[in-house]
Amino acid sequence: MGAIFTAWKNRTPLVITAGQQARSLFPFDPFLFSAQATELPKPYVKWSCEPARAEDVPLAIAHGYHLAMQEPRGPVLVSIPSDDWARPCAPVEPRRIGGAPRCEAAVLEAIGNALDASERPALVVGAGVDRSGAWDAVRALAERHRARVFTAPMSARCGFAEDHPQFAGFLPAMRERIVAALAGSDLVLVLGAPAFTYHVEGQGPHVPPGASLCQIVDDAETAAWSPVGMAAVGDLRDAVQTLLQRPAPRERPMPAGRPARPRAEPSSPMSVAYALQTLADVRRPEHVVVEEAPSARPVMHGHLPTLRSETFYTMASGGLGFGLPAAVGVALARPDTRVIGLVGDGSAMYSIQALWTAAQLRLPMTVVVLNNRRYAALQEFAPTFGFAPGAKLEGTDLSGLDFVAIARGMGVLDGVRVDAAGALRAALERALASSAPSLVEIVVA
Ligand SMILES: Cc1ncc(C[n+]2csc(CCOP(=O)(O)OP(=O)(O)O)c2C)c(N)n1
Repeated sequence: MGAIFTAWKNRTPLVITAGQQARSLFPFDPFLFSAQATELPKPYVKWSCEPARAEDVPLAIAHGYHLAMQEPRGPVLVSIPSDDWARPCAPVEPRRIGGAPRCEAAVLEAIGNALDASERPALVVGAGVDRSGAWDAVRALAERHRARVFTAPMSARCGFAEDHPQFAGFLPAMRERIVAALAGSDLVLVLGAPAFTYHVEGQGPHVPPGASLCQIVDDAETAAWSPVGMAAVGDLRDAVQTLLQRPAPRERPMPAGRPARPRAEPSSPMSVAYALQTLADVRRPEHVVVEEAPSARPVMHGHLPTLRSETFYTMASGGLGFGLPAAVGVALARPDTRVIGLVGDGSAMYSIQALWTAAQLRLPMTVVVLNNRRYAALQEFAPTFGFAPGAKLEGTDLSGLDFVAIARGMGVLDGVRVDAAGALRAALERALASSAPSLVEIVVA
């Protein structure tokens, strides 16, 4: 269920075929029966179906496929009674269904006018940019308008190079802090993201006073719940390209980018910042990072920048257990490059058996476990709920895990535990060059 929720939030086109009991047993509430199989995954599927006749199962799978592939993409579920597989039926015809609808021209025109009229525009870039292949178009739009560019709160993909001089940073998932970060801009153009994803309660306006909000998304639902602003719903890349065709905008001064971040120093125990900085030093920009390391995410923003399209993935849902299996899936899909699964020790344990899959499939991927021996995100979040800083939180310590031993037990034999800062670089270099699945467990502060 957690994976379905994440597929829904990540807009993953996914056809789930769920096993179901034999139809003749349905009246008897049998063992291993799903009494309302189509209700179970709701509301986190676009569609679910248990066909009335066995003969209709193939058509239902095709139906689900074509729905899952349409924007906004997402999972569908077909429940298949076990006796259905033996029944002959007519073949299903391959079909082609057209792509994403375009934004309404008049609304795009109005957004273009607002952008041209703005003196200090800011772009907020979300996962939809990378998903729709709009990375280059968005960079061109930002450069043309001299806009500051922020990454949307909790963005599951990266849509703008984090070393670009106009990159201004990552918006936190909190209303007042978003308003503070965007202060000084008179127009906020959100591309491929909700406006906004919040994590904790907030008050006051959603955008800085005096600023207006425009949004371009592929999803009518997201556009509908936005509290303020004008929204265009449709294909994002097409929309940004349309904006690029307008006459050259006014001259604007170059905005200030992110302040430079100091390099992390080696220490004992090693800091997460030093670990991620070392990874950034040895990985190549085209390597793909699949991340699930909650308290390390903000540190990653400072020390492990994403530089290219389609090289960063995480979950938009917040539900742990995505990271390792997703890294295996991305490694399967991207044999052209190295995939690095970057996971916290706690997160790794939610679906550790993905290591076994990596070993069975002999995927040349590297799993980096940041082992801080605790659920740090929960501990760090506790003061938000009124706990004194450093207060003991039951059930959040995680000592005694040996990830090299666990990996070995799963068949990933190329594993190493690093606790000295001086040994990390060589260990990562070796792992990233390995032709077998490899694991580096980094003991961090
Ligand atoms: C399925 C699920 N269960 C529990 C949580 C709550 N949760 C959020 S962060 C976190 C800790 C993750 O630990 P780890 O991967 O070691 O990363 P750290 O917080 O130490 O950086 C937990 C348990 C969640 N988000 N999803």
